[in-house]
Amino acid sequence: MIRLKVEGMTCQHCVKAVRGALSSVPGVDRVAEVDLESGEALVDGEPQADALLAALHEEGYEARVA
Ligand SMILES: [Cu+2]
Repeated sequence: MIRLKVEGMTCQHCVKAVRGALSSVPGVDRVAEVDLESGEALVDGEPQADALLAALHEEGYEARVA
């Protein structure tokens, strides 16, 4: 399980975009949670953290490992 803090999500569309971006990263088994209010995202699997952050950056969201 990897926990990320995502900046800049403002609506459910953002949640969907973040979910989609994380799902597409190799090694991700499941996006367990993306929480709009806390900005927290939980990912199951063994992806490279850098790849997760890069995928979010491409969608326009900055993130860090929490
Ligand atoms: Cu939005």
